[in-house]
Amino acid sequence: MVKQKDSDLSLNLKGTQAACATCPAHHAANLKKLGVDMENWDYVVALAGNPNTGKSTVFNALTGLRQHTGNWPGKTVTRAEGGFEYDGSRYKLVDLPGTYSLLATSLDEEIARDFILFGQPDVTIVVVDASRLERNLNLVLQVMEITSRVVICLNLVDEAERHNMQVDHRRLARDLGVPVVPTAARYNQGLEELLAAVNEVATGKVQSKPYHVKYNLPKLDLAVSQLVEQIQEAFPQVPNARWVALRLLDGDERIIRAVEEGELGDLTSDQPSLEEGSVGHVSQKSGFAQ
Ligand SMILES: Nc1nc2c(ncn2[C@@H]2O[C@H](COP(=O)(O)OP(=O)(O)OP(=O)(O)O)[C@@H](O)[C@H]2O)c(=O)[nH]1
Ligand SMILES: [Mg+2]
Repeated sequence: MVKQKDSDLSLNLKGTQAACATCPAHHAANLKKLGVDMENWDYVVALAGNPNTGKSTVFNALTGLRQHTGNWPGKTVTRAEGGFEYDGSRYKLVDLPGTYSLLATSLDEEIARDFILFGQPDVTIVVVDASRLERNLNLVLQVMEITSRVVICLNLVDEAERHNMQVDHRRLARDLGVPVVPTAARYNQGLEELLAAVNEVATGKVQSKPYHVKYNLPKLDLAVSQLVEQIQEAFPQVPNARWVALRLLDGDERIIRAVEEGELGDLTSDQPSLEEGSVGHVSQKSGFAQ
């Protein structure tokens, strides 16, 4: 097996970045790692993704904290939070447990799903493994049903290259309708570009139009559109009525409860409603109420 040198990697990655004044690399010095200082944050950013894709590696690189990382899946079983400052804005970054889906069939999935849905992060970064893209896209599509404020961190591009795989990240961004940034987080590659993309989505400079799966099942489409109408009437502030409708049709008890108890109606604030937390913060139930 040929081991790729870091210098090769940086050359390859640099090829994907335009060198100009608006280039995110230009703003590299703008990152200030704030550790556990999350006071007066302007934006909340969630890190979601399949297990073992490098979420905690990205988290540590941006916050300066040392959330545990390792090469086996399932290490992050609770939610960790840390801060950073970029381009004059303060961010709270939330490292979620790795999940293959957001159907809330396990505590991990529930923590991740509830945070993305009820925590209403300003941006959700989905960290995907460039060498196992197909498997990772399932979660991407699910997250994009819940929120349009998504940035894809196409991580482990060094691993992909080692296996002679090259992902056309521009094409992927076009097809998915959201920004895609190639990174090798372990080597600090691409993180400035990631921050610039997050900043653009957080500030509203970039408004994404995520791809939504079309099922082409007339009866389902009819049921969804009828439900969407009712959901929008009862909860006009809910940004993802279609996703809620699909979950209701699937009999998702958590979502049924959120509708029945009016919890969905609480999704009104511009800022996420989670409380201040700290690294190692353990979620017992919903992932945000402590
Ligand atoms: N080669 C390579 N390895 C990476 C990269 N990013 C992360 N890793 C390694 O991948 C392993 C998993 O990284 P983590 O950051 O713990 O992954 P995670 O997504 O937080 O994992 P869970 O919390 O279990 O979901 C670690 O050994 C990292 O050093 C990368 O870009 N390239
Ligand atoms: Mg982790």
